[in-house]
Amino acid sequence: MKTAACFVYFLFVTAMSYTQSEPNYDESKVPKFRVPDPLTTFAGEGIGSSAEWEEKRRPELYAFFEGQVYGKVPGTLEEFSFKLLEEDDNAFGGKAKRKQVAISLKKNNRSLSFNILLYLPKGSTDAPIFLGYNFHGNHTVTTDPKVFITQAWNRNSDDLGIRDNTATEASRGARKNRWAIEKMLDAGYGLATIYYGEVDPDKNDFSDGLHSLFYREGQQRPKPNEWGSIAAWAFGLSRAMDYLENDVNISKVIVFGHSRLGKAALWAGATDKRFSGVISNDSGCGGAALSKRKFGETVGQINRSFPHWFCDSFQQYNENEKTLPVDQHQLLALMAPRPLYVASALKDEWADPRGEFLSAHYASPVYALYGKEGIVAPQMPRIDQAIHKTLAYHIRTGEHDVTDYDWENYIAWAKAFVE
Ligand code: GTR
Repeated sequence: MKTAACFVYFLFVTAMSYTQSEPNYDESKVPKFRVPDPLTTFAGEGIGSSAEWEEKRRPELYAFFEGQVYGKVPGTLEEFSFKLLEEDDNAFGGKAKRKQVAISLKKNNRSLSFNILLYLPKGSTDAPIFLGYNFHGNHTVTTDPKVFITQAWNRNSDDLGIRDNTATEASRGARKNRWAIEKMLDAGYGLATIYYGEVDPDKNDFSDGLHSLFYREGQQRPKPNEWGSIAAWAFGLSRAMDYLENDVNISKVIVFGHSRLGKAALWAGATDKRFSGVISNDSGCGGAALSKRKFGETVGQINRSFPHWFCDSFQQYNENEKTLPVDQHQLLALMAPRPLYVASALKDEWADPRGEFLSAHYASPVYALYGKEGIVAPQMPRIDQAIHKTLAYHIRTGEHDVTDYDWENYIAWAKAFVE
């Protein structure tokens, strides 16, 4: 190698080892940063009322997250339809009505279809519903033998017996521990769930999934400020909402998601005010956690590992969080005044539990504008001591997961706060 080339290579390797350094898990190494004020506009104007928030501040924050973080949806659908595939009035040992419905979307002569699995408490005509994506197929959330096995591309998993990117009977019920369906039904709540891979396969490939319906002639991937996968998943949740509004008599829909699907639930809550409540379970970086703390997963790290999740414009903040004019507490504030629950797990350091908590705390002044209570004290609550307010928070014992403890809290909070 010539000397100059050697030098450039050396610089490159040094830069790479710097940018891809080990994640920080040491609180004393969290950089000092200014938390962008949700109640001061980009032009420096103070916001003193919910009317000013809605008129001036919410729209500019929304526009930033839309154009620079998750990406814009480029247009509208031409056709939306749904078809009942199967139903049973005596599911779950007689506790529930089950429905499986195919939702079809069409644009530019291309179409996409995904299935929604619905359990409604038997006899109830307008039950509130939790709506959330699952990671490996509707058949994984329950052992119910009637639930269809997804045909869509699936991430291989030894634990779940998924090989060749195809789900089989082996994974039926494999994730039922994450979905306390019986507890929901007993409390008078329904569940609607969708396999997220049917809306957009979770891989860095924009040839398939929802994006491809919206391409103009010759286009092969979204433009830099157009939607990544999280925004596509959020869009799918809104289409599920369209279906629910049209077909079942619902009083309210609470959108829920874990981890990457918690990021999608938050963006869905921000983009679609029809959701009566929003739950972020361990959503971490690009979800509830503050980016500027750079604790656990960072913006650069997430954009390199999952280049398809956010819009390409978001990459300018890789290793450059300090120049971000917003942070994730302002995404949380976009839900106000609707009830929002942010939950963390003690051993989920990658998702930065403290960053998720502080985000809820810093979003709370926006809730206060509406006379709603959030996380007022800046100290984290004790482990397993949930704070139930309109903006709620808990940190529970254990790992990155969804547990019965989480669901018991979501149900109790929904009963008290989701009107
Ligand atoms: C991780 C990713 C996180 C989180 C998680 C998940 O690999 O770094 O941001 O989304 O996946 O979705 O399980």
